[in-house]
Amino acid sequence: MKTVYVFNGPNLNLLGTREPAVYGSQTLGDVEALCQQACKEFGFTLDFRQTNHEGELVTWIHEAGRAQAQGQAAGVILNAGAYTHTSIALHDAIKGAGALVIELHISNVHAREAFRHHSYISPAAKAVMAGFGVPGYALAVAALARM
Ligand code: CA2
Repeated sequence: MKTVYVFNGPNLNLLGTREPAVYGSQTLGDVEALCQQACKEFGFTLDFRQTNHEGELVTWIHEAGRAQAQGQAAGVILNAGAYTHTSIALHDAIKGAGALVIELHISNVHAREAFRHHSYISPAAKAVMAGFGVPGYALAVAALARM
């Protein structure tokens, strides 16, 4: 059984507690349950994580890249939060690890502030998804199943 890694970056632990108009009212626990259900449907094992630390995301991407090289990973669904817009380190980690990454955003970042329009992740990612809300996570698992 291949593993789907879902990595969530800074402040996503606050999901469901504030800004429901932007991010909905579901918690990160609800997101994990949704991913678990989708992974079960497609025969994947789920590895779901959240961190507020950039370096930890870098280390996790390396780990997922190694698992992928060994044929044990389907890919990474990465919501890097605000690091999306700032982190050359994450860009380099994805390229260096050779990980198949789907960049995911709950909100449509292109319909928001200009500083959210640029992503350092996108040029290194296999695909980009934004604006599907929390259900986007399940859509991303389904996409990995078809890749
Ligand atoms: O739309 C997304 O998923 C984002 O990656 C979320 C990030 C934001 O910086 C990106 O531009 C777009 C922010 C995550 C913070 O989530 C919160 C949720 C509830 C309350 C406060 C923050």
